[in-house]
Amino acid sequence: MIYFLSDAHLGSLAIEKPWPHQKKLISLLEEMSKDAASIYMLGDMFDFWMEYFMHDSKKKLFHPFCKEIRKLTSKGIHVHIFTGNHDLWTFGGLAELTGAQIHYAPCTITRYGKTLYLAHGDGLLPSNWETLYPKEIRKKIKGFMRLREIFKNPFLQFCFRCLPPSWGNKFGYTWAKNSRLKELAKPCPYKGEDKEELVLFAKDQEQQGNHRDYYIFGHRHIELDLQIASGSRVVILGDCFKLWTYAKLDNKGHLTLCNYE
Ligand SMILES: [Mn+2]
Repeated sequence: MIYFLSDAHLGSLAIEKPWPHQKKLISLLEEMSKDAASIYMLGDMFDFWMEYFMHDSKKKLFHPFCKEIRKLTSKGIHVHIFTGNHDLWTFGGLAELTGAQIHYAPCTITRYGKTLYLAHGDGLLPSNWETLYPKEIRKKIKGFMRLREIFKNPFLQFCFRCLPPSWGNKFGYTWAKNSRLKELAKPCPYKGEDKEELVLFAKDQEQQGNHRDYYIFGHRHIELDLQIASGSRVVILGDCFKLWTYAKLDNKGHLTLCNYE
């Protein structure tokens, strides 16, 4: 079995009981480990993850989760961690701690006879997005893309890593909390097949001849399983703090969305 999960947002200041949250995530992994060949974590497992040059005492909060991953990788389960837009600042530390393989970009894999496109999902747009969306939304997208460039800029990353962790964390966790609270106050539900960026992105890929059987994304904190062409589906995973959803691919190539209670 291959499992997919995303968006646990561990450490979020907007999650009232952090330890029960982390514990539930660990038991989900334990459950998966019974028959998992691989586990793919598709981004934003942490609400904020930054590897500083100085020792960061806050990291020990996540040691139970990281130790659990280490347990799985030691058992021979392949664990893949994709960076999201909240936890992209890993420079080898997380891999060392967990034994997981870190992915900084989307990737296409073939398993059990199916091709799968895997990504967190932030920044993915159909190629015609500039003509597709009205001005308002285009402005929003451009703002988000600029922010992404700042986040990914190696010089700025270097500067941030030089900060004392307590300063950087204060900034990072507060920023992430605000975005979480904004989302809780005003959730952004599924926008529909003709507007949801990730669905349009996948359809565009199909039209361009890059066929995949499954497109699996996180990021949106909604659950979606949608057929977009014959033999092609888009699955958006939901999350692991509110919906507690994940997906599994069995050895016959069937993909199912599941709920963890
Ligand atoms: Mn995200």
